[in-house]
Amino acid sequence: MPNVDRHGLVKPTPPDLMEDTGSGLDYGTRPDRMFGDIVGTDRFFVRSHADTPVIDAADWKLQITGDGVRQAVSLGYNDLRTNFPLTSIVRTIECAGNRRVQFGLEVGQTFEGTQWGRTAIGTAEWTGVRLRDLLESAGITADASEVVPESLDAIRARRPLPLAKALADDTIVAWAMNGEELPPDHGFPARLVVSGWLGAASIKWLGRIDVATQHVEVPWNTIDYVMIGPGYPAAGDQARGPAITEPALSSLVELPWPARLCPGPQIIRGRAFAGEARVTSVDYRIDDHAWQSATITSSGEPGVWARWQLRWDAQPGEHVLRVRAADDRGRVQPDSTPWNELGYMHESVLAHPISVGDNP
Ligand SMILES: Nc1nc2c(c(=O)[nH]1)N[C@H]1C(S)=C(S)[C@@H](COP(=O)(O)O)O[C@H]1N2
Ligand SMILES: [Mo]
Repeated sequence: MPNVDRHGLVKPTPPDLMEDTGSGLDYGTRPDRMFGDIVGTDRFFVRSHADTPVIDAADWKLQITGDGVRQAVSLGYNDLRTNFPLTSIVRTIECAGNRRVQFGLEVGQTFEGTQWGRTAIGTAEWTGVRLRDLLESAGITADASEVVPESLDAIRARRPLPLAKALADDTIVAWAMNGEELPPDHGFPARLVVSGWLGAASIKWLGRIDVATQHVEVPWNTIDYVMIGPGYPAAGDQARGPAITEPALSSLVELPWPARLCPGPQIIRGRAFAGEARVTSVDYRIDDHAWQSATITSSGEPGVWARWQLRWDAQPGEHVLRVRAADDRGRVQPDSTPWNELGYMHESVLAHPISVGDNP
């Protein structure tokens, strides 16, 4: 059993790197403190529903069980690291509740749940093994249909995945992040990384992976991480609405909110993320001028945010910058987002306030 002897998070969360949401466990990455394509582990956002469990890898086991496997398998930390082919992928993780504060401002209410600004998103290089290889070692039966990862933290987090998503090339069980052993707050000894899906699917502190032959209902696909509201029909017996799979199409400006800049020509940068799709263009508008194209400066492969930049000759005064991403499915960020009870999936174009003056 994991030895839980700490409270809250293990890593420091200094305010110059991270935004405190006030929940005691959830800290966002400040957009003006993201520099490379990947976000440093010291500032990568943390979303945890319970204290970080401090797990001793020597006692840890990952069980692969369920009526959808031919024979249950139990893997130790070393087995995981030495018995399967290695894979390393750069992937973005975004919480479905990202920008809940902006959503609340848009619809004139305060949503329940973690008060995220724009900060519940990050990209890292994740290293580990394909979930598919682990499942195949247990033998997947012909009638297997869902894969249910389960955690060792106090909330026993679970989020079922359809078999096809579990078997995808870029669904991995990761033990390293940005070239180092997975930190405790991000799921040590091992976590799932489900590419292009909501963060909640990427279960941290894995203890068991159950392969089921039936649809599985758990709190995270019936009560939480579901879309509740008009236009979102309940799906399944217990579900209050359809379970979220991909996060919303969104874009982010790498500036504080509100921002203060010096006058003159300069480059403004940002990111855009389209879940399992590819970001194809990013447009921007300053004040009430015409929309223009920003330059995408990274490949923006599916599951990874694209980086963009624009040049602006900033004049003194108060300004508003709007940024609108589009993807290869023809989706474009809208001006408003339909309400849902838990304030998930905010996708609206944001009006970013920028004050330009000599003493920013
Ligand atoms: N076991 C467990 N896994 C979890 C969570 C959790 O609370 N417990 N939070 C989920 C949610 S909602 C998100 S957005 C991501 C955040 O991953 P991070 O903390 O590494 O950024 O982890 C997911 N995995
Ligand atoms: Mo999340």
